Amino acid sequence: MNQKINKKEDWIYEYHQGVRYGLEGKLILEEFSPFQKITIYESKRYGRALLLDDCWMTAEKHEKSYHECLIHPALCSSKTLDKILIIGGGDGGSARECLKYKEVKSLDLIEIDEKVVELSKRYLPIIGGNAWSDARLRLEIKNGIDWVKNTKTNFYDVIIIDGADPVGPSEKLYSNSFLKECKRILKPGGVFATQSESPESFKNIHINIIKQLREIFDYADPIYGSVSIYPSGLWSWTFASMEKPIYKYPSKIRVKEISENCQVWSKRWQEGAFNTIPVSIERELEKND
Ligand code: SPD
Repeated sequence: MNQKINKKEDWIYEYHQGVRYGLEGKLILEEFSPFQKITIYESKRYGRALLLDDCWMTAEKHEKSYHECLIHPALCSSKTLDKILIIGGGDGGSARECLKYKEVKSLDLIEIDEKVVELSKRYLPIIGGNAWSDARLRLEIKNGIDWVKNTKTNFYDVIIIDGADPVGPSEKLYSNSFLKECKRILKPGGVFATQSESPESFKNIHINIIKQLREIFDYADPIYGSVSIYPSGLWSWTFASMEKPIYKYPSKIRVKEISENCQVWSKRWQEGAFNTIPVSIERELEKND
């Protein structure tokens, strides 16, 4: 991933494998935290945006096409919704979507980089919205790997991994040992969800994430959707569960509770999204290594 930002023009680009993904606008701020470079940018098309290490993470007028797809298949289907865990997600968008469910009693948001939270709250307050002041939210600035390691077995109803690409601070969130620990702390009847990269621009990483999850959990399946600021614009999220692919069966009551306020996700969208797996990816997944 050879990224660099071109500051001469009023454009900012993420560079990936000979292609650049850019937005026109104005640089607001660039800072280095102990973990990464953080950029806040005012784009003409999608409003304020956040980049980490020169990769697009989210943008105000566009973030729903990512956060809704990561959250609702998991939260609409988990047997219970008492305790939710998000690892990463320091912009608050995933937390906001989770807290739309009245059944959620507590939400632990574990973000390694305090600066991401601080700058998101200051420059992108719309993304976290009311989540930041919701009494059910517990924000901890901690390493997610350690958090999961130190959590009791069968503890969370839903686990969401909202990390950046698997390089830098997020790399270990895609490791076998971490995913096994996630399974250990997930309650029976619970759902695990992770962003799982693009089947086009990160094909091998994407396939590996699904394969790993299929080995660790009993079931794992990806959905596909459009996130236009990410490399190739085609993105994926993968859901995993034990005993049956519970994530394919959203509860009617929760669907009703949530759908009205969604821009992308619906029960029908989700059914389609589980069925848009490119056949080349299906073939790769069927291969035995
Ligand atoms: N290529 C970008 C992948 C980033 C996924 N996480 C985005 C964080 C939004 N909450």
